[in-house]
Amino acid sequence: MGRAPSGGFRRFAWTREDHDLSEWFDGEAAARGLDLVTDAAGNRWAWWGDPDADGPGVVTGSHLDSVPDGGAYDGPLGVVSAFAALDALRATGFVPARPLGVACFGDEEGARFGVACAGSRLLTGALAADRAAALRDADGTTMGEAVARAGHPPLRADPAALRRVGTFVELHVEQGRGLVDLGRPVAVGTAIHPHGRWRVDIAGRADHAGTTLLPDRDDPMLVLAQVVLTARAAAQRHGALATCGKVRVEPNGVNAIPSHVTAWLDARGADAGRVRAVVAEVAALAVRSGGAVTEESWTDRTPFDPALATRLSALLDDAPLLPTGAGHDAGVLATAGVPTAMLSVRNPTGVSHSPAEHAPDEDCAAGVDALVRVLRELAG
Ligand code: HGY
Ligand code: MN
Ligand code: MN
Repeated sequence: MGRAPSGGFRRFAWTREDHDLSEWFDGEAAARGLDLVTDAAGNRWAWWGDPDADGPGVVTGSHLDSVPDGGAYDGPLGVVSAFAALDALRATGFVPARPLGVACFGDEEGARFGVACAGSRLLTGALAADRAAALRDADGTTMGEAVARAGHPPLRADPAALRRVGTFVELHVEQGRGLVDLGRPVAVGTAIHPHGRWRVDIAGRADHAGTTLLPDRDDPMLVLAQVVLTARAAAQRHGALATCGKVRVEPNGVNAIPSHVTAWLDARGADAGRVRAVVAEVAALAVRSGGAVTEESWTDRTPFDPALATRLSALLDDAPLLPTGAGHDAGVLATAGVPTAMLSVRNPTGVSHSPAEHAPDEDCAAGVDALVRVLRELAG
């Protein structure tokens, strides 16, 4: 679903593709006799057992939305593995001592409205409902309008849904190549590195590309070029990561000097201070040139429950304990105080957010086996 001409996937929140994926999820849950709940933030939960009566429960899952031209595994591997793990547990006659849930979080990538983990952040209250509703996509449609068109009530936090989660475990394809160098198929997550998104607005003066003399130009593309190069140089110097993967040029005409350029900076790294230093250098340059920088989201270093991580690593034959630079709904739940763990499945090239993203079937199967053992340990 949502296959793009690139061979990758384009599954944005509150679109037709998203609707089709939700129907798929609901069908898989119904086929297993699981109780389906959609929470007030638009996330979907499929329960084996009643978390309100016997909860809180043990939940596993991930997301189904994607970045533009994303890969097949980022998100879906965690949801599919969750269903497969429940099937494997049932096949052995396992009956959970605590309710077991499969979660599908909405709008994890923030590809359409710009805020990552929007579904889980709305759920926990980390993203205010009114701010979310007012977020606009490239066409100017607000999230509130898109949600209404999809037939869902206005999104808001859902403390009751959050209380049903006693422990959350997210299985996710590895985004980076730590495991291939360690020769292991599965790792246990220790933390998510600090990361954020900043919008850089650069005004120029629209004019004719073929007649305006160079000294008379106010061309924002020149500042954009400096922003991109400064971000990379500062990241190099500070031992961080940074890129501008999304740019909007107005009016975006070949023969028109732009009136305005907007760039989005994604900066991350193991040390929050270093990430902030990179952003500060980019912001100083942009502001010096008359531009403006707005922080759109920031996630500080998010440790997963260390006792739980150690326990799961031991359970999984001393699976490696690795941090990640990728943001996840698991990080949002951990920040909300839910005991949370992550399992990552080997990605031989480490490539992600690309049609080339891949995990070999045998490693995906190893991920399901690990998840079965974890769920048996936590819900048995
Ligand atoms: O951007 C991320 O780190 C995640 O894939 N949402
Ligand atoms: Mn992703
Ligand atoms: Mn993901």
